[in-house]
Amino acid sequence: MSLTARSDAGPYAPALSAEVRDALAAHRPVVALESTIIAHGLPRPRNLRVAEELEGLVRSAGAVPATIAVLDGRARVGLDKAELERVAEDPAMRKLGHRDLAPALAAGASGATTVSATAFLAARTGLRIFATGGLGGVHRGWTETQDESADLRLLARTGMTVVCAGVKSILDVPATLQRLETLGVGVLGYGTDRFPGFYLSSSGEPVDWTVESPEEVAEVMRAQDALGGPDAALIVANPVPRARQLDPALHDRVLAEALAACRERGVVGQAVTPFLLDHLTRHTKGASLEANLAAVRGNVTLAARIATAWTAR
Ligand code: PSU
Ligand code: MN
Repeated sequence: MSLTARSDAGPYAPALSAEVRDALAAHRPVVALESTIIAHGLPRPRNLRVAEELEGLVRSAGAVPATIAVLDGRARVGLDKAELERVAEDPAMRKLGHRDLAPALAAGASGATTVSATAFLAARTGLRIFATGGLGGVHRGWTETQDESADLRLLARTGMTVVCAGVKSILDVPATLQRLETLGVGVLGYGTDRFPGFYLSSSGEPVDWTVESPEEVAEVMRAQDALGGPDAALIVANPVPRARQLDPALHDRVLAEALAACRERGVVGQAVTPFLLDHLTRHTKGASLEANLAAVRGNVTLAARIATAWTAR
């Protein structure tokens, strides 16, 4: 299946910015960035500054950023300044998972894309490397709510390398790791044999494979391609530096409160993750936000270095 053939196939095809199109054509490094973290994962007005900062970090590391969102019914890969501002500032921006893309395009709607929608659109337009904060996964209390992020199933059949600080620690991390194994999604610890814990440098869970450099990640990607078989994501789990992690005791206490508040207020579905992230930010006096941002910055920079190693073939 050609991943690039659809990019100019009618009004529902993703629109690439000129910069991203040129970079892809010239085999220069490109890094996909999601927009849900901007629109729904970070407080305004800081979110716009962060969005711009993340794009700047990709550029400083020698790659082209491709922030992905849906605007007025058009999927966009690579946003200009005004488009990025809309994503960050427009309170009507919806949260779009992969399954929401078709209805959003048909309705002419606008929304930020989650990991699942971003990875899908990125792969469709020929991108291979994607950076975010923490993946969605299996929520605590799954046996009652069946709340498992669509991120996991989509990544299980999409050939993207995803750089993240593990999965969000608001989740059931061991259950999520188990699901990733069942779904056949590869996990590499970057400079660590422990799975990162999003706000925390370590979740305490082991990972089976450790890599130490962008070149090693690119080599695993080459081996993936040489083996062939069905597409599946490769997760590069990059811990937040220990000096920048959230204090683990504070994390555990405030997270327990956040989960209780979520249950009490009956928050469900797509609202759960933004609710918990916001609760943590407010009740740690912003410390969780700083840890989240430190993680994302590291991931974006590493993704650009991996993209550089990948295109240097
Ligand atoms: N990483 C962050 N902040 C976020 C997210 C990731 O640091 O807000 C977003 C991603 O878009 C991810 C989504 O796909 O949270 C998961 O939402 P849900 O659990 O509803 O699938
Ligand atoms: Mn969910």
